[in-house]
Amino acid sequence: MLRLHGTSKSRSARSLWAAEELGVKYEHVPTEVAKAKSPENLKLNPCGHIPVLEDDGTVLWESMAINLYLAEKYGKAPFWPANPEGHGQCYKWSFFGMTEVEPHLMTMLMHRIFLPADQRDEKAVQKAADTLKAPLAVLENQLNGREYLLGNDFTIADLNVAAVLSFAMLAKLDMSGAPRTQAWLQKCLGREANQRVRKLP
Ligand SMILES: N[C@@H](CCC(=O)N[C@@H](CS)C(=O)NCC(=O)O)C(=O)O
Repeated sequence: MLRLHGTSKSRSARSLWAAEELGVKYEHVPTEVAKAKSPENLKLNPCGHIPVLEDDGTVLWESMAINLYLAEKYGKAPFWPANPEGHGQCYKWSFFGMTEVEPHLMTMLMHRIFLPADQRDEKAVQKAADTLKAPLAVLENQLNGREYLLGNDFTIADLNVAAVLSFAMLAKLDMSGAPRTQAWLQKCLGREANQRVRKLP
């Protein structure tokens, strides 16, 4: 039996979303962010973070690794493509989301929401927003003439990148220069599986 640890109000939402898309049975343990460094969670993830996945004795952490594992083990084409070339595309977009997009959105979130007001730095926000213009242009170009990142179908690549970009609303990133990406993002986030996750603790 799969067990997913982490509240939906965190990066765990993306792994819950993957499990919901795949339609696999899983137990949700809604570990809160504040409990991520509890002795119980540290036993599962020495980094002291959520999400964590347990699957019959296999313990995995890192949300993107969890999602790619779930897609490979429980998914089928087109969600998890049928060949290594398609898998490579999924890895590529997932790592792009994780490395080219997420750190800058996190900077924006820190300085707009999470840090105490006297530690916030609007210059850091502007620098991050500027840096995000390049990866947004990459997405905009990729979505020119395509419904989804790999073509006509929603795949784990869309889920992983959209899950990262979902922080953009909270961070109040101006995406008006990337209308195709905006429309694709709303289409991905509006999926029923993701809406179910939004209702979880
Ligand atoms: N790269 C990790 C980051 C995980 C992460 O930082 N999770 C946050 C919640 S969104 C957390 O557990 N924070 C608790 C803490 O750092 O004490 C992943 O994608 O899984």
